[in-house]
Amino acid sequence: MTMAERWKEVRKIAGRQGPFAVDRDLFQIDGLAGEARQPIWFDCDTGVDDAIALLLLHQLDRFQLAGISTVAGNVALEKTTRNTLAVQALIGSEVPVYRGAACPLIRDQVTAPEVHGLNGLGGVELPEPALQVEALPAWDALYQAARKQGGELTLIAVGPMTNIGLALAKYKDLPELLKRVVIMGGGAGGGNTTPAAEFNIFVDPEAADMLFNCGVPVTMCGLDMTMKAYLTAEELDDLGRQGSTQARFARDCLQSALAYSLSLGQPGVALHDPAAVLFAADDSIFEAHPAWIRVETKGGPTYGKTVTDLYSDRKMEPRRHLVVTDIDRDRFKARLFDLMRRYGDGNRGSALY
Ligand SMILES: [Ca+2]
Repeated sequence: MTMAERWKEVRKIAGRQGPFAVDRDLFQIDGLAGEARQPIWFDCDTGVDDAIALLLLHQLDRFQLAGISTVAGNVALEKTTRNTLAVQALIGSEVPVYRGAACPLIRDQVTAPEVHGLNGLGGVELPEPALQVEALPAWDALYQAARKQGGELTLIAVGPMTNIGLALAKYKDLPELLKRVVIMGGGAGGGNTTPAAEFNIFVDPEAADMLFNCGVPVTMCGLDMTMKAYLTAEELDDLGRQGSTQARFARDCLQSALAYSLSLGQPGVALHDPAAVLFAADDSIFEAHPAWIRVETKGGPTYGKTVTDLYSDRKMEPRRHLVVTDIDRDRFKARLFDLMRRYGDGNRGSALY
């Protein structure tokens, strides 16, 4: 079954109730079973969970990563770009990295050092990367990649949507060139930056609303699902014991976010961005529902909220988006550990960290 066929199937079964069954784990299957590699664009604000998402992307054989763009978010643009390059160096990846927007479309910049540390990597210091950022701005590079892929490009966006908003403003035909968009952001329920708003949407609500309103189907991997995609302190230690440089880095950079999450009474550290990447790779361990989605941009207590009709009358039009509501955490954890194990057992670890 192709990804497109499986995608349709998810939409068909989206109204199901009760627990969902997975009869096989695609990550256990060697190779791609004849499927072409999906071209992917990754937009991020690295960021501790963005960093883990980059580690997973590198190991997902079903993806062909066309480019990575950076945006201001968890920390300032200079740091998100530097962190992205440093993590790419840690992986040994040479996928080009493009610098994006340094601030939201019309709002003042908001960052999240309480979660990601002052440097954005939880205080972990990676060496200065030899990799250089590309000269082309992110929005132009994204558009060129979308044209080159002829309608097959999947955009995964796990930071504020500013780069996407700028690309949509500049290139009218971009929506028809994107196959689909998977974002980490928002939530049909509550928020994390405010009671109503999730961080990525709160930072640039106008840009997010442009995306939801541009005509492209958007899958919203929001807090409804990603708060269930967590690792406990013990599980994070287990991950580090895999021994590779990359696994130890993952364990260490998540420690400050873990401490913050535990202080709020949560069971572990939510891996928001990795969950969105794994959804894009294989949605069989997730539950998703069609919905109408827009963003509240006018101010007041609900500023930055992603408003959906998922829990109301389901009568808004168009209902082209998907809200991901659930994840099988055990299988999520198994896939995460399996992908991370591909970095080896430490004997081949890089001297970079
Ligand atoms: Ca992020």
